[in-house]
Amino acid sequence: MKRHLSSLLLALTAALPSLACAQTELRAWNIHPDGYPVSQAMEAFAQNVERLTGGRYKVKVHSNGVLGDQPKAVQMLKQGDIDLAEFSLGPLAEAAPGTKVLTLPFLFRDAEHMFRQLDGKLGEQFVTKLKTAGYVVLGWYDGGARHFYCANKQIRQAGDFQGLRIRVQQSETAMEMVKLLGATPVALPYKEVQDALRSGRIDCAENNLPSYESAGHMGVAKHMYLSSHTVSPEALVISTAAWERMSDSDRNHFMTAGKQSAQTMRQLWKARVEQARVNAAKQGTEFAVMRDYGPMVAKMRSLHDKYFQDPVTRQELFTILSQ
Ligand code: BDP
Repeated sequence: MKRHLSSLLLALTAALPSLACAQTELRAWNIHPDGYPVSQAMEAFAQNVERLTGGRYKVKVHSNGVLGDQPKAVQMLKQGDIDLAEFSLGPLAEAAPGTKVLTLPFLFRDAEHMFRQLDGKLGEQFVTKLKTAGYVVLGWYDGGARHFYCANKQIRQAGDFQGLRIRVQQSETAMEMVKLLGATPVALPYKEVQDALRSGRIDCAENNLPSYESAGHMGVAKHMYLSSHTVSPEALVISTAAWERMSDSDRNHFMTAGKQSAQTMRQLWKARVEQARVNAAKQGTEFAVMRDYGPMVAKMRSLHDKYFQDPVTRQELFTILSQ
């Protein structure tokens, strides 16, 4: 009996370390390089998750888009091939069409306007739509103000877009916007844009200043039109499947870490935009300021009308525009 007990004890002690270390590792997708505000915020998120869950969860961030480009990652998350990701609403909205309204050009004036909505009641509606589509929002990140830039042409006014080939994200609203400007949209993966600008496959692209700098577009497209045509959010999301496997208290921990990481990101972002602007000017980027929004907004008429005709998006637009 004694021998029996002691061997049972031995077996239990042997099992203890592995029980204590039982850890679920989650794969997180990120397109940006190390040091970029999104990457830093995701790392902070991963650390907080590990701390708050007492090490039961570990988030491994795969940066630089090594797991695939963004439209593919949006699908991978839904299929359970990755668990978490930070997506731009452009490609993400393709999987949750009820959120496309957030990607319309000339909608949000700036980040403050955008987050006032997203952190409030309206934001909850979009969180619900994304959840139904398979994406649980843990935090709204800043997608910045996007501008057009070209390799060999300085755009100065709405009429200058005619005939240009412009890279856009895989996003219906972005493609439509470029068509309405009289140009040809070319939806290419982010990582291919620099080469496409260099080889002349496209004339222009559009993005925010930190991406323009960090993705190397700055070296090949030195004429920027400061259009701020799109100010749209990005989101840190976890798959609904992974979410449903978690206990309520772990969900709370993930939410807390997600919200904190969004605040971190938004802070880091402001400084990074300024730094990118200074660097671009030093490296010879020429900036043309958009003096009058009117002509470009007027060209967006049919796109905006489409969203005003639908009663649901009309209500959302009224809420956004009236604040
Ligand atoms: C960057 C976004 C990134 C997008 C990229 C793009 O942060 O998520 O993949 O633009 O244009 O600003 O594809």
